[in-house]
Amino acid sequence: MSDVFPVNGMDAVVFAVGNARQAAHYYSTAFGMRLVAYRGPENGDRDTAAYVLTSGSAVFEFRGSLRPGTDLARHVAAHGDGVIDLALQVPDVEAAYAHAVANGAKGLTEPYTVEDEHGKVMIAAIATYGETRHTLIDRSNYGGPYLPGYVAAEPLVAPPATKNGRLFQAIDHCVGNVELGKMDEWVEFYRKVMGFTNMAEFIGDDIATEYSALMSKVVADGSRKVKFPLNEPAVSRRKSQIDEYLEYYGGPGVQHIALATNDILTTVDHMRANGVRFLDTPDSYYDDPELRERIGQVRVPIEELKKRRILVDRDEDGYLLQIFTEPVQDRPTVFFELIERHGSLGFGKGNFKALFEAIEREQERRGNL
Ligand code: TYF
Ligand code: FE
Repeated sequence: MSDVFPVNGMDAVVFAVGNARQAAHYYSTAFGMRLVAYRGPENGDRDTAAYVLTSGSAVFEFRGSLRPGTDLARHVAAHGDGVIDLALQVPDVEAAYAHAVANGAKGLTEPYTVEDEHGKVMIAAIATYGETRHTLIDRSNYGGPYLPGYVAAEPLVAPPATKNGRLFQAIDHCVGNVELGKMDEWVEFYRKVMGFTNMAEFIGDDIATEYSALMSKVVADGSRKVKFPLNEPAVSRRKSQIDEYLEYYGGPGVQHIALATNDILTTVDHMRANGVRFLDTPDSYYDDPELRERIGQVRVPIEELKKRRILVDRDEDGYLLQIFTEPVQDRPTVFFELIERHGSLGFGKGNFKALFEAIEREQERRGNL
């Protein structure tokens, strides 16, 4: 069957932040990213400072408002630092936009072309949950540092001392939090609008009532290059971590971005040494003989994982190593996941219990449980 909405992969993840200059510094030092492009008043943008950083194929753009009264300033005042755009690379922007809008998406920007001496880019945008958008972009005819209007920028710091000079190489998945009872509507949105299909892994009623206080389903494009888990709060005895997010973010939005690494041990060591805080996992997780049975042989001794609080899960296709940061801004909203996959296509189902208990301990410390 032909793909009704072909996708080539993630483009940039765009963040609205209170101080883009400092965000560029944090993601350079702590996340080992490389500053590659900039746009600001020096290049004729009187409203916005924008910093573009990369790590392998992952691209983050941080936008800050230069003055009060802009929509960006309003967004940051309402939501705190957060993700405004999960941009997707598509081979045909006009066809993708037409398909999306014909199938119920709200169009935000009709397809248009921008060009400069480096070539041309076609762009359109549709709305998704909350105030989040999906820009649809074709940059296959463009050779500049990012987009027309941006200039090349020099890295702020030396690259991390790893084999490839980076800590992660791609975006693995991007997770959205939506309101109670809306998860299936958003799954349906991605099916109708983008032809995305459900992946096997989900957190259903059974897991929700036992310990997670959330429900989750994963949608992905036909080629599984783009994976979007969607969470909604579940009713339980304790306050759901998703309700905490929705309250502090002021509505639905991006909850976490998972970053793919080939060497999660080195990545975690670098990030910890540079001040990134990760969720803790109790010793009992590693000392449980059932874990060793479930996991079997992995590429490093469990002791090395235990030292760093890295989680491990195995399924029929292989195994994965993963760890979660604490929220990276003042509000308990957006966080990151590091994931090292060895065959497994899952999301760490076997870790849900340990993970959600760790999140609840943090919620409790914040007085939100
Ligand atoms: O993306 C996932 O599905 C995993 C598990 O609040 C997960 O990372 C799900 C919900 C959540 C935190 C992690
Ligand atoms: Fe995840």
